[in-house]
Amino acid sequence: MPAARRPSSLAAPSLHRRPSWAVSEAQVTPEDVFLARRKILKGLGLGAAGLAFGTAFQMKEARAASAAEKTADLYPAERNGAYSIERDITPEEINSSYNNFYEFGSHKQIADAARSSLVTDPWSIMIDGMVDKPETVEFEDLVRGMPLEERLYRHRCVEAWSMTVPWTGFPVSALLDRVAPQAGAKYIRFETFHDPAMASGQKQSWYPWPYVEGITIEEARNELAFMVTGAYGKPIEAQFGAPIRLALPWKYGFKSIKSITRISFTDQRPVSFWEEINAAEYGFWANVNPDVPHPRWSQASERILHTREEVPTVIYNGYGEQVAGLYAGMEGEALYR
Ligand SMILES: Nc1nc2c(c(=O)[nH]1)N[C@H]1C(S)=C(S)[C@@H](COP(=O)(O)O)O[C@H]1N2
Ligand SMILES: [Mo]
Repeated sequence: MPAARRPSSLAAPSLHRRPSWAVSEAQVTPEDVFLARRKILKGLGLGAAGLAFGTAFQMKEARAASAAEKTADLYPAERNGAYSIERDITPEEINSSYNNFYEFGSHKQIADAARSSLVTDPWSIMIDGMVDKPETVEFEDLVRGMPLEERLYRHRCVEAWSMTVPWTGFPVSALLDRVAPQAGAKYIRFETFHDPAMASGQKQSWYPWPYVEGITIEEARNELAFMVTGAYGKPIEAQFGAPIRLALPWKYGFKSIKSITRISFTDQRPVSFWEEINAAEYGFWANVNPDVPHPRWSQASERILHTREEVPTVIYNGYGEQVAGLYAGMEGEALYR
């Protein structure tokens, strides 16, 4: 691998962005900058106090209407011990202030913008295409009809950082049971809202909005595929993709689409947001594999977000036992980007 090429963003070089060879970015990752800033705040005695200040500040800020908060009585949901992790959970205050959510900007500090702008009440989800029971359902009605549980999942971003999160939600398979996909349905296409007036990042018209992702029906039926409605024992906050997102822990993080408004069943393989931007770098399958480098950086190891430890990346992000069988006989496909 070329030495010291550290990914700073998954955006393609053709986009109107700071060049990826900028010295500061080649040597310092966005996580380094982010954590250093936190350290300075702590040094100034603004650690805990800084958080209190942050809270007070946010209270003055307009908080956008949230449908998720109306379901607060459902949390915390019981933890399903079958999904545990050997690493520490990423502290909530770190995780909730370091996010990828391009609808609110192509950098990591989008939490305040998301909290103040992302209106999720009302929020309806259209479920259409090749299903026996299509519906347009209010978020609250959907979540109250589903079996909620908490799971500890690893999350591996394609940019080579990782975190561990207590997500709350329900298996995608429970959604399939509800809407009854037809025999001809081969894929599920998920779509995020498109509202440039609400999400300023969507004014960047060179991106192919709305954000789209897709999986196969077999992947959707895998026990790990999870619809997320909560995190850290409470309704999901805006920056994590309120009110409902996916978690596919064996795939690179960009597959785990946020703030879903439409779920379509189809016999056509969906073209995802990142695939549309750069198909050579971001494919349909995007399964984690340390032996298949991204064209611009190695995937052999990852930086744990909150400790800065560099640890080896594991095939299927450590979930091979559950998912390897999905890909038997598919060696000819580009399964790992
Ligand atoms: N709609 C939408 N979903 C998205 C993204 C995005 O920009 N927009 N970013 C993806 C990427 S690259 C990652 S790593 C995760 C980040 O999730 P987190 O902010 O909860 O850590 O969300 C994914 N889902
Ligand atoms: Mo990511």
